[in-house]
Amino acid sequence: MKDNKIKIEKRLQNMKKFYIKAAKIIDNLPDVIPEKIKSTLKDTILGDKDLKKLLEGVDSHRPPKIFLIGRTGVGKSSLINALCGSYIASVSDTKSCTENAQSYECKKDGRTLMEIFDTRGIAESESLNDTISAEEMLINQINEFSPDVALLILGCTHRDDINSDVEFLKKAADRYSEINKVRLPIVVVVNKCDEMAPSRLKEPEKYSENKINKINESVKHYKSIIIKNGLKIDNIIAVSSLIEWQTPDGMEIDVDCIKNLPQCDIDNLKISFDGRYKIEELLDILEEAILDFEAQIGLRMASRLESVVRRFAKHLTNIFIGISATVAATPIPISDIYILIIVQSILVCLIASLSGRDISIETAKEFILSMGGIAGAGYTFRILAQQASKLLNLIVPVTGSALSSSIAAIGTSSIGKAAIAYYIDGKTIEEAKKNLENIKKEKNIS
Ligand SMILES: Nc1nc2c(ncn2[C@@H]2O[C@H](COP(=O)(O)OP(=O)(O)OP(=O)(O)O)[C@@H](O)[C@H]2O)c(=O)[nH]1
Ligand SMILES: [Mg+2]
Repeated sequence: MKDNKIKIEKRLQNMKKFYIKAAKIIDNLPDVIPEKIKSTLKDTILGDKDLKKLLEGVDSHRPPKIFLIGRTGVGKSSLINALCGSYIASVSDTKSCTENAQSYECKKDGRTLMEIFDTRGIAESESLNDTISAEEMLINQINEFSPDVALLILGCTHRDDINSDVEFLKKAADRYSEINKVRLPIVVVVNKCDEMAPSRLKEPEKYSENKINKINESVKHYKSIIIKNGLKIDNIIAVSSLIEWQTPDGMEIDVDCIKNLPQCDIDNLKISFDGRYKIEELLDILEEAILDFEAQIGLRMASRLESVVRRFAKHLTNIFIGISATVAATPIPISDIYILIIVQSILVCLIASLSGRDISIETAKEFILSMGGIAGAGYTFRILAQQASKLLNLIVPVTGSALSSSIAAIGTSSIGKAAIAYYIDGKTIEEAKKNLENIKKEKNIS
């Protein structure tokens, strides 16, 4: 795991290094490309705000701060473990192990993955002195913690009375927006959905239709209470955080016995049964809800070690789709398909660098060509369409550039996907090409 993380961070750094070199690469393009175009390319690629932000995030991510509110035993600590895919928050079966409210850092291999403020909600909190109510005290503590997102955790089968927690969260959110001048993102998590009947079905892929319907009903029930109380939430989702653990030597261990293990065993617990349901979807929701970009990347780095590289590559593709659409819409004196190939080659180089490989712009161009490139019928069609649309542009400006840009965007999107398949997922050229053919068919491009 540790090695893996270092490797991934190295790959991200690799991508950054390539980006820094991009200006030089563009300068060194053959002389047939006029300087003016080179500088337009540089401005468009190096000046892209989203791309800059993404690359800055490689260095400046920070652990997301998560405020958890939910009754004892609803699975707050388990949810954190489920999100991170490792045992980092202590889970208790027998007695609750978190106090009134607690803030702690989730660490793995000496790194802080998340900062947590954990509370059992207002109904289970008591004031520690007479001058300040338990509610007021909690609200102050929450604001001091300054969370990136609040998670209200409910039990799928409990049907708890959640009115007091919802009311409390409303007050806490109001105070938060008064102080921070931004809304507190709130996500509601209906946990333990594996326990919904038939509860013997623990493997997410084996959930029956009947079980899923019941889970959805529970979500609907909670949602109606939240709406009735006027609490504004970002999203609500039903999940299961169920993970069973084993020691590094393969011994299955009950959650309430974990605390008796030596620390080195606790640090190296492995998943023996993975009953997690919709945790990936919850991560997507959290990523969307968290407003701070550095915390967003931090969440990705904490939780999606395996998929972080692919997500970066997808994000890069999306950014380059925008860039190629801009390039296609810019009137340029030489065949814009050539410029488009340079833009796409830079994207391919960046994606390859994410896989740990340094490839030249020439190799990237060859990759694009091997995908059916400019010699293929698809590209001939595109060149014609591009030139025709440029012509059209003279007569009906908006329609013309929109057509041209959308063709450029589809081309870049498919090249991005093919590069991810080949460089990151380790597919063969033939398989990557097949994917691309399918996309073309889907989009109706010959
Ligand atoms: N089946 C199932 N059990 C779960 C799930 N989430 C948590 N549990 C179990 O519920 C019990 C309590 O979980 P915790 O994560 O300690 O709950 P908590 O909300 O942190 O509790 P406190 O720290 O006491 O507030 C443990 O036995 C967990 O293994 C789940 O999604 N499915
Ligand atoms: Mg707990």
